[in-house]
Amino acid sequence: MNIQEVVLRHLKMELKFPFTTSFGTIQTREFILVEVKDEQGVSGWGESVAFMSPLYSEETLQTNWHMLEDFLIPMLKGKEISHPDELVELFASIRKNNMAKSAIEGAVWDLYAKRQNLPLYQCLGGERTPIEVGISIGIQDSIEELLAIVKKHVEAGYKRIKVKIKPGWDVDVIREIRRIYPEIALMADANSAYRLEDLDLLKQLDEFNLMMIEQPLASDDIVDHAMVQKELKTPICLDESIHSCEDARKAIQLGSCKIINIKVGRVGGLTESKKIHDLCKEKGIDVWCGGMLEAGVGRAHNIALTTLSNFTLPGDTAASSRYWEKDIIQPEVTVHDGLITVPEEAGMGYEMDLDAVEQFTLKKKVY
Ligand code: OSB
Ligand code: MG
Repeated sequence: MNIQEVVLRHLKMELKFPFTTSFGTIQTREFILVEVKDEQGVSGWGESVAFMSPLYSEETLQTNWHMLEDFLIPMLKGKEISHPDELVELFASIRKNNMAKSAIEGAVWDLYAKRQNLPLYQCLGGERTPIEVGISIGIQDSIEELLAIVKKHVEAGYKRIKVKIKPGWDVDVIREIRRIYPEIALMADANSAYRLEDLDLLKQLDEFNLMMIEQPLASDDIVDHAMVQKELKTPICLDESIHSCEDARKAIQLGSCKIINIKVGRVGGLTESKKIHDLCKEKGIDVWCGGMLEAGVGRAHNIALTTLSNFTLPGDTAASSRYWEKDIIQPEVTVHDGLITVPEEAGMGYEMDLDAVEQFTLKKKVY
């Protein structure tokens, strides 16, 4: 493969509902779509998961655009590539900026799979199909509203319910959900809202038989998490703190977590995701695929990744219609009884809806 042209598009899509976490609320989703074209005119697609503000991580749409335009695209264009894994080495001199790297790497993976005439999941070595998915529910104005949303998704068959927590919206909320649903697979995601001093409060969550508590402490911490994990019965899952396979190795060695949420963008791409998956499998650490309120392209990549054998826990990849009136892929991602059928078509397995892409594009630049 030889990438001759790259197209960056800045898209803007309205979520059906405001999504609130301990770090803020997202209602309008703006993101970069990357299209790479090779010497045969075949296109591959990738999506940056960076948000407009640096609240989840330090990256933003604008920093990703800058990294792609000024560094990553010039490094990639015109290079002979025989496998997407080679991009890790190609971009190795650029520190971090994982979401920017992942966006263009994802496009090359899609292109590679199309050129192989194989579904992306098979190129990644995946085998679990269909995949099991859960739902991530944001912080609501009242417990009643939250319970209504939980009810809807339990009835729809989602395989586990995740609720966002923050100080003041935690123990009472979880207790109430458990009172009504004693048996459901339930977990909580704090998005770094607590500190070591909150240990007693975190311990109170132990009585609710949660599958895990996700990222209770600081977004760059693995040391305090190890101390807290020793005190908790509930498994800790790390999200924000893991940016690479090296981070995962250290966290596992320290005992900072028992589960890892792999997000393709956060770790710099599918190749690094696979590496983390393989390490976790060897170490007996369960993994699942996180979500970043993706549009169809990011969603398709998440689905392909989730087919790898150690994705033993349901991920956050819900149906397109949960987020969007209209997605940018065809068909949209659908969920039945908490399962997604993995497409067998070549590449990411979904067609681009170019009219929808056009409709949501604010800015486009060809390189
Ligand atoms: O921490 O997993 C997270 C959304 C935005 C930023 C961070 C997170 C999330 C989610 C939603 O939990 C997952 C999804 O439905 O895409
Ligand atoms: Mg999370």
